[in-house]
Amino acid sequence: MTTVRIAELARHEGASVTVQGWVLTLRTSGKIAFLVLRDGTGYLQAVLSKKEVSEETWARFGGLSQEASVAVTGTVRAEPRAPGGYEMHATELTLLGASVDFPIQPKEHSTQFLFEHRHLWLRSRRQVAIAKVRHEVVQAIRDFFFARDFTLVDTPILTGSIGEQAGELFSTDYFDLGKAYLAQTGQLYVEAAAAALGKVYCFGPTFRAEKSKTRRHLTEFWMVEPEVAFHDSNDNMRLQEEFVSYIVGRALEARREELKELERDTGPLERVQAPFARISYTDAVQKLNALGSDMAWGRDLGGDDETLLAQQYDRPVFVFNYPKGVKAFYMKENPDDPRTVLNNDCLAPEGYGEIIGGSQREDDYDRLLARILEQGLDPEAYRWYLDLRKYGTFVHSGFGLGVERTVAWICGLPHIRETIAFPRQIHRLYP
Ligand code: NSS
Repeated sequence: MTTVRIAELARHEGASVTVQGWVLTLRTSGKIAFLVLRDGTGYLQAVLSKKEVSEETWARFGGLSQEASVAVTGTVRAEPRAPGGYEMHATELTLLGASVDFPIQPKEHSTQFLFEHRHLWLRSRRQVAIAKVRHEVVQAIRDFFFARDFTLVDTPILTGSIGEQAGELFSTDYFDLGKAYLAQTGQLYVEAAAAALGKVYCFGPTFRAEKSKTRRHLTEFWMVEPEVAFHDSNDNMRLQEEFVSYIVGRALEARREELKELERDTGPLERVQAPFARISYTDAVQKLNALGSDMAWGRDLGGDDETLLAQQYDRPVFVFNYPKGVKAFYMKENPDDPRTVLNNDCLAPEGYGEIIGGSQREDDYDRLLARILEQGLDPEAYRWYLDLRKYGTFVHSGFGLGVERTVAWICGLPHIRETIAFPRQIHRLYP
């Protein structure tokens, strides 16, 4: 007997095959029984007729419960009303693993309860749909850079230098060398790699010991960080708008079903096409003030400011050239206004806010050293990073896109914690 996945059933119409999976729902009218199965590739309704199956098989159906694992054998029939378009007329049923009192029932559970049972909650239709969208986004990211001839460079997770912000580091003892930090970014390392390979990116988990409990923050999240030699800040924004449009387009094209499952209104996503609007930080402050915000020049944009500003546009918007004081040490000073740096954030619409932070990098040795000292960082830890400005310094730019924030936006989720299988937050390390 051929064993097939639910997604492959179309190729077996009329044949008798076996499907292995888990019981989603059970229903019987006394003579006919319905069993909806899932196997990760799709959903299948199997129909058993008491008249047509053995007594043992009929009795076995009666003993099933939610999330038991089973093998069902039967004939595949086209059924336009069935999920996936096919149905199985079952002749045999085998219980593989019983499931007694599955904790997650088809009713409302508290968020706390669901996250406590995250290992089981992952099986729900909604969580499966989110996982598939995330998978598509990750593959789209890799395909985008592969097609454009970027070289993937894997950067270390254990690092000796602070990448973004001193206050938000996880540290661990590192043999005789003192403290090692969990990487907040791979950026400093891809800058070195850009001088070797021209166009590079890293893609991996990053860590922030941020005490923020917002719906946009995790302590462990995935970030993709391209870095391009001889790109200035404008080239950088051009790459970002192409990149974001590509990812969204890909999700729309390949994950319609999942977005429907999530009841995502895809209208706003269809509008995500380059070019995006661009507004300087200074103009953004004025605009926000005109809209009633008390935002003052010199402060970083808060979540509410980002939402308010992004609402003024029908697609993502770039805010560029922020005050030096609120941004990282490695950003290049703006020659036209030294109070600011050549950077940008990309804000997603519909209240999702910042999904990308990027900048042109300080390529002048003396200025960079001054910034490192100003911020109280140890220049010795950055000796290798300063070397890049000593041996053939070059204009270069890059950015980081947060995978979870991007997936939350594309899926239309209220909180980013559902976009990763096992989220890490300040108060959550289990499961
Ligand atoms: O801090 S960033 O704004 N920028 C960097 O780390 C640069 N080193 C990137 C670069 O130029 N190569 O973070 C970039 C993005 C940000 O826009 C968010 O989408 C995401 O990373 N991010 C986060 N996602 C989830 N949780 C937290 N805590 C978080 N912090 C940043």
